[in-house]
Amino acid sequence: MSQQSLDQLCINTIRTLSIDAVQQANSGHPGAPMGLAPVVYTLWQEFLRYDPTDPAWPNRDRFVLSAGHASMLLYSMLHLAGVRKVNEKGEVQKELSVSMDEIKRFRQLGSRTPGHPESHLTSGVETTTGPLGQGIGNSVGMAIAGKWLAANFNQPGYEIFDFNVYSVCGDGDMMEGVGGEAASLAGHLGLANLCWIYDNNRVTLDGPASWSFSEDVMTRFVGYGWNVTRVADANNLLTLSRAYKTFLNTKDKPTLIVVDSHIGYGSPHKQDSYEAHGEPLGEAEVKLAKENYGWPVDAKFLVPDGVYKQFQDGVGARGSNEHNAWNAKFAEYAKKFPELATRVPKMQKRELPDGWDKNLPAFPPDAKGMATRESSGKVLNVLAQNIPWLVGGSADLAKSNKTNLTFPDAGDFFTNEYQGRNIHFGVREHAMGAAANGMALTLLRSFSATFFNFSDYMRPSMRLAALMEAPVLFIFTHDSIGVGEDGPTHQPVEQLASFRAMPNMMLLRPGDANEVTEAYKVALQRTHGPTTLVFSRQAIPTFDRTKFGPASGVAKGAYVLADAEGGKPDVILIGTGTELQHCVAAWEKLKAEGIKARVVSMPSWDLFEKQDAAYKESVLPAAVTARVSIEMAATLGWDRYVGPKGTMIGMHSFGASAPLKDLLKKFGFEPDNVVAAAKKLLGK
Ligand SMILES: Cc1ncc(C[n+]2csc(CCOP(=O)(O)OP(=O)(O)O)c2C)c(N)n1
Ligand SMILES: [Mg+2]
Repeated sequence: MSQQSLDQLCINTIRTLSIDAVQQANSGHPGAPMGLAPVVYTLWQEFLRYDPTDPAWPNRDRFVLSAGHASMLLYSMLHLAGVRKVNEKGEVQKELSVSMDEIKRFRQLGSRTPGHPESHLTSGVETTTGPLGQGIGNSVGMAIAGKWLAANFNQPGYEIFDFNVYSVCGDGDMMEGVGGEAASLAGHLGLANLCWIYDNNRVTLDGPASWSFSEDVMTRFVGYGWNVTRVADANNLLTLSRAYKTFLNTKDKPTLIVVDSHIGYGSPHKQDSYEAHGEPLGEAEVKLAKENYGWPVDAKFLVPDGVYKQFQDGVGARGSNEHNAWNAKFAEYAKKFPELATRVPKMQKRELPDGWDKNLPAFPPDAKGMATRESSGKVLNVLAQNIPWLVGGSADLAKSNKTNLTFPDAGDFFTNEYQGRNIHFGVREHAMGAAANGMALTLLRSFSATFFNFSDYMRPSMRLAALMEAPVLFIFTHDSIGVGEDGPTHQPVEQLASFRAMPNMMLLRPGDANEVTEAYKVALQRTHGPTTLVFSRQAIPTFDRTKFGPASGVAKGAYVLADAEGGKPDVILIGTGTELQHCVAAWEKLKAEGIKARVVSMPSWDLFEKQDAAYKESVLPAAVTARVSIEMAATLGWDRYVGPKGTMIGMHSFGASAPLKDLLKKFGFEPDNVVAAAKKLLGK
């Protein structure tokens, strides 16, 4: 068979596998895989530096399917290229990541081929995509990581990191705001290792894209500072190759390849239509499509002879050669630069360097104390010195968030100066979240920062971080109505409850400086999920730990900070963050009146829920039903801890613009209010 017809055979195999899997599942999108098969085939076969026998090779090119609804395209590629499964320990298995059986189980319970690609489930899936715009956002983080790794690891003659990041996206990705933010950031940073392939098929789910989308995308990207090129026919492999070469030859900016394509339908007469799609073709149309491809119309899940071999000879052989050459180079590198070399496997396993927690500050008791954003900044700076690959930044609020890394040599991550640790994301919270995810998937420990209220602008990315088990640190400051004069537009109320409701998101709101240190320790040791750290703008006391329970209790989510004599309280006061001080002050007043109270500091519901029943009972004894919670946020959920007889002091509005002391008074965040609630519960 000629090379050309072999290529065509492979492309049609990708198409028909996708068609058959969608048909069998009776749900999913066959059209995009059909249209994009030649685009992705050419990329993988000729350009993608990828070794299917080791999908975890650190210097592999990254391929991100941002159009996650086209998941069968990716599963077909992983299957045909023979990509292996990697187990939880990072060891490559003999087993395929996506076997034919998995393709047949597309979208079924427990399969490795869910409706949209999930990176924690399927080896070779670089990131979890589906919510449009996120994948391209992640790809910017991966490209940032690539540039950072190159700048920090490469040595003359040793290009240890020089991978490229490719992302396939569609009209939806181009319409989503996060995509625009991410493109703007990538263009600004001149990320020449980044290539987006835009499937310009001029159709979305409801109908022609022209119903809702008519801007000049190419001009927009030129404006962002991208290199833009176009392929007029998605089926022309030569011009596709040429476009990829243009990307590889562009050394100063990211590249957008606009590929004019036709979404796949069954019958040929529909190929120029922009009909609604996004459903299985149906048996009749499946046959028409197969006929059109010159395929045996009744064959299902057919991989014709020669197809696997073609992939092995293409992406497989090239990837294996490149990987072997890299291994040899890396072995030499390890001899010359052992300290740097030992970092790589550690980073890959999400381990921390020895001594990662040395020199962490222990804050002395201080009645005036400091804002938790302040102690956060101090702790973060120590951690970043101990962990050389802790990299991140803020969305233009670093000075307020106190997340600037200020130690000598911390440096900035600027265009063409990619060595620094401080990334300036600009006012782009959503792209920051998506990029932080991409960085965390690409060897780094990443952090982001903004005001807590603007977590709303990042929530989709945070949700995906939790789903895909990416250990990102989401740092937030200005965590309540405590922001004062900025008013309700800046005062988060429902955000705490919402992140507590998010599976696998670990949220901590520490109640003094030493709890901040402990919260960071928890966050850094987390390898399979993100952590949301919530800090105050305003100062709070640093408790005297010789008098009160140790801050190490943070690791258990909730602990007894101050107790009634003999450990038998009549009432429990539960606080988090800046309200913990009110519990302590109330406890002292109650004590003076002979009322036996206990203060429970509860920085993390998520951690507390992981404790055993005996520990929970030791902190919140079932027998003590008089309980008061206080938190400057929505009370939703606190009834779980105060019980049916307890009292919740919280926020029931969006706050107000006023000096802090007036707000505290108006909304009742004062010790006397806690005292009154406790006494009322006790009938005193
Ligand atoms: C954030 C988000 N909104 C909506 C959807 C639902 N959705 C899935 S595919 C699709 C159409 C997107 O059009 P396009 O990117 O052009 O893909 P094509 O239909 O051409 O494959 C939509 C709206 C989604 N996946 N993510
Ligand atoms: Mg489209």
